[in-house]
Amino acid sequence: MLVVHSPLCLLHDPPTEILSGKPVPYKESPDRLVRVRNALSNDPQRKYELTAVDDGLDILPDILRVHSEDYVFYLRRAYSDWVEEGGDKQGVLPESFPHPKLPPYKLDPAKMSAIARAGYYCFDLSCPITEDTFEAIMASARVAVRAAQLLVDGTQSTAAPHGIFALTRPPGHHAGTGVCGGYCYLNNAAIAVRCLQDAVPSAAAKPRVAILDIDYHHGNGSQEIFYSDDSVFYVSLHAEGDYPYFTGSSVEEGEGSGVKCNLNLPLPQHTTGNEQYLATLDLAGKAISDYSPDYLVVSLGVDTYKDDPICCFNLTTPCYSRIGARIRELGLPTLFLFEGGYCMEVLGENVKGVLDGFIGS
Ligand code: Q9C
Ligand code: ZN
Repeated sequence: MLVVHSPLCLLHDPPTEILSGKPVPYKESPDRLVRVRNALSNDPQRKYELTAVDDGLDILPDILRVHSEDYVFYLRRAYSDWVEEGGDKQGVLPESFPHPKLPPYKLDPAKMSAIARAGYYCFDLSCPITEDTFEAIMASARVAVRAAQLLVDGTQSTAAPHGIFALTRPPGHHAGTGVCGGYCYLNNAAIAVRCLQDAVPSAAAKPRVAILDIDYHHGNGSQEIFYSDDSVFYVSLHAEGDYPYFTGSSVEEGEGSGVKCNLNLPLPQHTTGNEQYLATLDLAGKAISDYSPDYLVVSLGVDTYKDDPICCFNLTTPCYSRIGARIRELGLPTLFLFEGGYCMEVLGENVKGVLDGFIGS
């Protein structure tokens, strides 16, 4: 299996975040990527072929299929504007957000101070923007774009279902059209979806894509981006009532022509283990088959693991290859993108478990 990665993804390295009111070391660390890369490259059967992405790829047009221009411009300028305004050199951190209960002024982010703008384009405190953040998030999106292109190429040359892993980091599924949050800045999965849909001759019908989001957290950003789009089916298994707290209910089923193209399958915190998870994954698989997509994009988080430091499902390591095998049974060309997972000791093993299960060995 091809694995696409970029060393530039390691550059984003904020020192701290606030968890339950306490400053702690930033959980979404560069070491996560290193752990997964090592687990794959040390595979005794050498099943994984690691390829570094070409830095020359201009992916701005691909990003603008998903994110608003003003948001991407903000991400690019945020750090320098912030430092110029006297903000801490460690990075941009918002302190106030345009809450829905504040008066509905017409807001113009272009006229705001850097610190106000930071709140306008962010929904929580887990996305500091350091000096190197923009370079890393662009590299992560580039990994997603390159992997999508390689999947399309591979699908055209062989008949068998095909899989590619994009080692994206920072992750993406919490990032919306114009907002960052939950360690996510650019929605790598959404950008990849648009690449898959674009890579066909203009005469052909637009490919239909299903996103299977198996990160522990609800992918509010992916849901928002495709909420009224019937060419993309989004299905998520996630913890009910946990972060990001305000999205992910089963009543959120899409709107307009996208009605019934959004499926949330919330699971209970604390009690969800392997068997309940796999039974729910089967429901997701059935819904994906009913939609009959041309491609499958998997938002692959392994923060469902029993000892994950910020999550509370009870999945064990052997469950991950069973998840991968279930995904293979869907028989679709599949693009896996890395999302969450914070238990460093088993992070590589668990991600590799899913991919091993998909390959079938
Ligand atoms: N008490 C991803 O897994 N902080 N993002 C949660 C929980 C933010 C998770 C605090 C978690 C973001 C991609
Ligand atoms: Zn997560």
